[in-house]
Amino acid sequence: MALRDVIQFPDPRLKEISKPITLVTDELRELARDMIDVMYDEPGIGLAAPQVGASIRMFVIDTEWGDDEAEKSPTVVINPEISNREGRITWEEGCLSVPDYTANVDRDAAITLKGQDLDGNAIEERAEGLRAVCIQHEIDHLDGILFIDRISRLKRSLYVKKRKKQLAAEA
Ligand code: K1U
Ligand code: ZN
Repeated sequence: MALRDVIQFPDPRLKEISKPITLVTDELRELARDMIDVMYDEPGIGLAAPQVGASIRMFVIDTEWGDDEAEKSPTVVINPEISNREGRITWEEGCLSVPDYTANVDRDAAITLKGQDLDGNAIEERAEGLRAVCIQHEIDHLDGILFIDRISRLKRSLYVKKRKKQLAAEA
């Protein structure tokens, strides 16, 4: 299994606004399969297409997976939208594209997600807690927004400094 690389901050591709998907092709199905493999391999609980270099509106999510195959139930969502929002929640988030950093982010506590699956069926799901947080995080990726764009300017600049040092040490 050849895994796709996850693009890391500060790659400018993470800032792009992704395009809506108009046609489900075999290539798109293969990308979705690859994204699921990458999500479990990293490991993560979600992954958006721009994180593997595809500027299109699709993400995968599985917030409750375990090591056994039977405990895996990934959802692929195309052209996601949030149709309802309730309450507020603070969650300590991480991101596969923002290495070695977590921070508290304020989000909607419960949401209704709408979108389509790979067979063209409508998806409508009410999510709360971590799943609601993760869906909002993934849709942010499709809009070129990282969770570090939702923290204080001071915290973000401290992280950017740390990341620059890390990249300089790797060079
Ligand atoms: O989109 C991503 O970068 C994936 C990200 C999703 C996310 C995590 C936490 C809050 C909001 C969004 C991750 O999966 S980071 C890794 C992670 O949280 C995790 C990994 C393994 C087990 C449990 C959690
Ligand atoms: Zn992320």
